[in-house]
Amino acid sequence: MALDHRKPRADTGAVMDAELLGVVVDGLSAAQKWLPPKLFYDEIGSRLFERICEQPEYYIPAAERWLLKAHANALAQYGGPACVLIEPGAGSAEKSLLLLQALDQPLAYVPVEISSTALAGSVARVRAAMPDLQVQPLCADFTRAFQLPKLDWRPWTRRIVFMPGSTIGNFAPHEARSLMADWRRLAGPRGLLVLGVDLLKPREVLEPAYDDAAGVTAAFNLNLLARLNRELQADFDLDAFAHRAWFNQAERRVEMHLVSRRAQQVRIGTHSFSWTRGETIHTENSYKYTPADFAVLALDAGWFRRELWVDPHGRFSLQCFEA
Ligand code: AVI
Repeated sequence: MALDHRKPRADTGAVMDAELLGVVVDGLSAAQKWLPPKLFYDEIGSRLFERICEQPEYYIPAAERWLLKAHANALAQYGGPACVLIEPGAGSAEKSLLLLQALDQPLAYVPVEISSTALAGSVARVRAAMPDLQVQPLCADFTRAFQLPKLDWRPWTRRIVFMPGSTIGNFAPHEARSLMADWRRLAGPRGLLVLGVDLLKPREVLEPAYDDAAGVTAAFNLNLLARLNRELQADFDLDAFAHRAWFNQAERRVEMHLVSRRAQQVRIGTHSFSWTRGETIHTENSYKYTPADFAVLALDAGWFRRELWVDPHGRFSLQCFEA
């Protein structure tokens, strides 16, 4: 079930709560308890994520900003005149502005975002910076099929699908392949795909990035339980769970979990779930790739890599693909 979970509570009502409850009950009933990472991004979680992006251990935003500034002009050459930029999961659109401002008179910007609040914010930010640009927001879950708005296409119009920030890494490789195949159809025969892809690296760098010294990532992870208390009247004791993040070498991913500090029971509505001491809820995977592995994955989805740019520390990459 796809879940419109990032809508603020005011937009949602009882149906939303029933959907949220369904997803949570499903995840907490599994042998390895889990919750989908999409649930992180309520209003408080979105603010905590912005603070994660300011932590010195979380190298991704700075590396990506550097890469975009260094290579936006080269991307603009690929895009050509009057291209359309489509951004699934647009969030605040900060990175898109770096690219949009380099493009040659882009025809339109299409942010696709499930949260109406985040979408309104990204639209306002882009309109303020580029008042002449046509912005065509789409409030939709980008993991489901969506239709592009009607635009005044020219024969040479190129569609660029842009997903910065390593969001692609939050999907299992087979899901990432299927998303990229969907975008191949969306972008059409002259399409471009521009992705921020985090690279495989030693656990000594990866683990602190997902467990910063200031405890912001811990608060972000625990906010998931606080959210269930707020929205589903659950009775999680937040002190009874601890944030843990580790690199799973075999799966090439950083995993985030909430570890039960003791044996306990938690009620969510009429449901009750129990934990043994040390048992976890798996809340997120963040896959890390070698450049070669990612090129193969993209090729399987119909994309040919044209550019691979790596930041000066060799940690993060910006990759450009052609259909
Ligand atoms: C949004 N996403 C790309 C982040 C990541 O790095 O996987 C989410 C995150 N989780 C903890 N820190 C950041």
